[in-house]
Amino acid sequence: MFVTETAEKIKSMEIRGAGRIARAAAEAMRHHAMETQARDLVSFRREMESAAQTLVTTRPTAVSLPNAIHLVMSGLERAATFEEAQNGMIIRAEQFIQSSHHALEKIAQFGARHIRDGDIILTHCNSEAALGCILEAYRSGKEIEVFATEVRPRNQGLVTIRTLNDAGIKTNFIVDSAVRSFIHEIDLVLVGADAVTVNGAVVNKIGTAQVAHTATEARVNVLVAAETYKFAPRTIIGELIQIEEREGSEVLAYEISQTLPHVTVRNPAFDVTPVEYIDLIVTEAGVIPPQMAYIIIRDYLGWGIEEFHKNFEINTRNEE
Ligand code: RUB
Repeated sequence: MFVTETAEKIKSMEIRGAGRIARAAAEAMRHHAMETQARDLVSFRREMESAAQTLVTTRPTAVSLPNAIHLVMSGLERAATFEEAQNGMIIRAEQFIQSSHHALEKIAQFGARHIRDGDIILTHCNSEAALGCILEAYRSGKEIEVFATEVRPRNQGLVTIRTLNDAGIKTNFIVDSAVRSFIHEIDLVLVGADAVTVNGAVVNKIGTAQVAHTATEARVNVLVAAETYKFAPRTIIGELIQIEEREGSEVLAYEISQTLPHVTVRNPAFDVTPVEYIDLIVTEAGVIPPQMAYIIIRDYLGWGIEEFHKNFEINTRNEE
């Protein structure tokens, strides 16, 4: 079953990166809607809800995943017939995938304008949104150089340097802890995001906060490339982004850890970069200061606000 396979691939990180995860989930929902055995509205809804649940619970941090599922599922409640529900589902999934590609193109164009000829850029982890900006700047004729971190423990930096190398971009590969040693050679830090909260904080691969802090201290600008569907509407109603903590064996081989009974390996996959370490967020809707995250959530992901108002009404009525 395609949904289960996709969920497994997301969990095992065969499919990884917030944008790719979201598109893979939308594609799995589209496939599921097309291949459904259901022939009536009630069982179709039930099937789709169960598939959505399977996909949403794979990785907890990338908000692009529940956002994509929410977009694809929206309208299911309103559908009057099975056919309407099925067609609507397929169309919304296709639209999401298309708009995600379109968003990446826009971000590449907008982000590239912030990269100057001769710039040395530092990136952390493997973000197709951030890399899109770098590749676009290079394609437009700017002579640039990149520092890419290794990204312990899963080494996503290897994917990044392969892409940069294949494009012909001069690249330096460094261990994560070498960022401070090189920061004075860097003109710009450019990273992606798994989630952006209402106060403009950015959740991204573990180590991003250290990189951004180091850059801010050295007066180096920090840019985040993030599609609007990475913004987290439910942070408006006080929900926190859950930080995924993965198996300790990713950091320390199981056989070694067995010989160290007093040692616990902690392996959070993401961290939170506070708003004061971020200069701009490059979205497909424009390049914004992180403090404008609320506007993106309000204008592009309205359902969070609807929910907020609903709750607010209930609360004020209760107080009367
Ligand atoms: C990937 C990661 C990426 C963001 C943005 O973490 O932190 O920086 O997901 O990527 P993991 P993109 O490898 O654990 O999924 O811009 O490709 O959506």
